[in-house]
Amino acid sequence: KFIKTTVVGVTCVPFSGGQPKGGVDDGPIEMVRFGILDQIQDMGYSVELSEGMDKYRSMKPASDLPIGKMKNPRYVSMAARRVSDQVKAHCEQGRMAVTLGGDHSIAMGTLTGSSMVYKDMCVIWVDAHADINTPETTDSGNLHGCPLSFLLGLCKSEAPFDWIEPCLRADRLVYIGLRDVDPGEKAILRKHGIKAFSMHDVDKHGIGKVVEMALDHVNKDRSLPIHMSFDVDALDPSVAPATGTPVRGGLTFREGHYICEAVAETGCLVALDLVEVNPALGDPESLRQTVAVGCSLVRCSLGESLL
Ligand code: B3U
Ligand code: MN
Ligand code: MN
Repeated sequence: KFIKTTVVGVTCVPFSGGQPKGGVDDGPIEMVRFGILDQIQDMGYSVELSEGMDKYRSMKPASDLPIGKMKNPRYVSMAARRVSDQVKAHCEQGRMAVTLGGDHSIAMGTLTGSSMVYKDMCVIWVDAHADINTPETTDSGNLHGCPLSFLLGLCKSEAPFDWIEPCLRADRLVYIGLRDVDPGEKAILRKHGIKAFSMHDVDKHGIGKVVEMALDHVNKDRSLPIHMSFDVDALDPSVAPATGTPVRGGLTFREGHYICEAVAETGCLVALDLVEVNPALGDPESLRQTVAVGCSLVRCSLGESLL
């Protein structure tokens, strides 16, 4: 409906500054090594790769003292700003924008980029966590737990994040998979009436009904562009063990894939993030399994399993 070419614009973001564990910056290269780019091409798309992925590592400032509780604020801001430019460029060309992370702070960039082209887009955030802490409510100071508060305009526009224009309406955001939400985040969700389908809801209604309700909430007529931001930790740790903050009781392999298939089926998907794959965590088999499932979720979102 919105995508104007058969080109997938892939942006690899080897970035780990939004949280303390090294290794998540190797997520994209491991997915590329596993063959994600060839796999996308084998589906009949051509791939346009954003240039200069190594630049993300070299952007790290020599000194980046915390601002308030926020850790690595300058580095996170600079990386997200570059992601935003790269994603925006893909969207402007009518390509499906696929971003491989990296930790979830890069969504500050992916969503500002896509929303500049698709002003009325809605967002499906698949995650164990709500990632909606403000610089005030965050306990950890890790910015991968905060991107949505910037995008929704819940925190004041201050350097180094003053380039972020609030670009997302609270009623155009829906979550699936939540099971580890901080008290301050719960208060934000309640205050702004943000719709969330937790694992409790998945158990209660089944994934089919949950995805239908989620889509009905943000995209009643299936007429708006969709940006899906998929944190691999939404999946159960038995399915995706190699991630920085695993939480028990997550989505099964099929539930995760069902979400991607159902979103692909709408024909509304314009941008996808696949984040928080950390190849440094766990044994080689955990790594292979997590990278494989990440690639598989990307393919399903691009319509692989639609007949
Ligand atoms: N809500 C916590 C924990 C967390 C958020 N995102 C992840 N972990 N991956 C925080 O640090 O803000
Ligand atoms: Mn996340
Ligand atoms: Mn998460």
